[in-house]
Amino acid sequence: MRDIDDRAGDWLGALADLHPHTGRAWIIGVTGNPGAGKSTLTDQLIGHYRKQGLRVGVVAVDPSSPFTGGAILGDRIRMQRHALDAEVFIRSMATRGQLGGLSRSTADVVRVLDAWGAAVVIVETVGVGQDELEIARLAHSTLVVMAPGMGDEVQAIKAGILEIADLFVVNKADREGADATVRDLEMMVGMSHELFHAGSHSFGHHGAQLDREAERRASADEWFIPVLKTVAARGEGVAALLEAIAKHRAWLGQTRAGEERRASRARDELRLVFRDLLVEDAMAKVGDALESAAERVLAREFDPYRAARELLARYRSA
Ligand SMILES: Nc1nc2c(ncn2[C@@H]2O[C@H](COP(=O)(O)OP(=O)(O)OP(=O)(O)O)[C@@H](O)[C@H]2O)c(=O)[nH]1
Ligand SMILES: [Mg+2]
Repeated sequence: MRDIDDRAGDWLGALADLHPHTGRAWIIGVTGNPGAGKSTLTDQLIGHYRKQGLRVGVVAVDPSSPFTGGAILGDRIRMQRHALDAEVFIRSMATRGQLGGLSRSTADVVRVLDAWGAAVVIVETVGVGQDELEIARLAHSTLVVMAPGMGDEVQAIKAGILEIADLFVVNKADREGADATVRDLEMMVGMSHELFHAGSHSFGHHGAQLDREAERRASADEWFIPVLKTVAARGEGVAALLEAIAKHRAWLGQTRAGEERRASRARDELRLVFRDLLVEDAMAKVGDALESAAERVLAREFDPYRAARELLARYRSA
């Protein structure tokens, strides 16, 4: 793990060696606004999976506080009752801007936990920002956690979270407004469901028979995003959430949409790794030229586009 973490030694080789031992873990993304209760919920999920005798890995990604580590500490405390369990491995990630993106390092850690034999790997991310969306796309089942009365639904739409949600969780259901949040989300889910079917009706002009067939296939292939209520702090609703996750997993295993999901995960992951290797390679080859080009941009001799193109030319001829 250390080598892979530090990108030291033959870390790429180490990751490649792990590959045959990966692919068994179910990766659950837990994303949502700060304070929605993601860590508390994750702690509950760990507890339930441990009761089933499963080995669990957790990656808590918190790029927002690289210096204080405050929230990470919170995450640790929230999951502390599992800290001494040898079948649970909790890992925090708190660095952004390192060479090689956060999404990539997270993907690497997930692989290591998968190879370690975790049956479930839970990845907690705050649902804002490009890195987080990228990380969420690496999960098999993504839970978007919201707390009532915080306008989280509106935020979620803005942040593009809707597209990555496989399940909605309205946590803190002990608070006022939980039912209203559930209704809002259900309405949103219902609307996108109708849009989906409106899309499938474009087959219509081929005749009613084909139309019905398309509809049957579509509904078998479509995942209707459930909206679940939990009180993570008291463990309420967590068993139902586990069931819903299991259903999503079964659905992915049985449908063409599931196949597509697996294909796009593979593509996304490869793209991440390739992009990172390219950047590393380019940075190494360009070397100090980046700094001097930056100075010329600063002096307004060059615009950044021209400077970047020259760096690219230098890289290509290196
Ligand atoms: N009332 C109530 N409070 C809860 C519930 N679940 C969590 N909390 C509390 O909400 C606060 C935030 O919970 P966390 O689990 O740390 O939330 P988080 O989403 O992981 O937060 P960040 O990692 O900082 O983004 C804590 O004080 C929890 O005790 C719940 O179901 N009801
Ligand atoms: Mg947390």
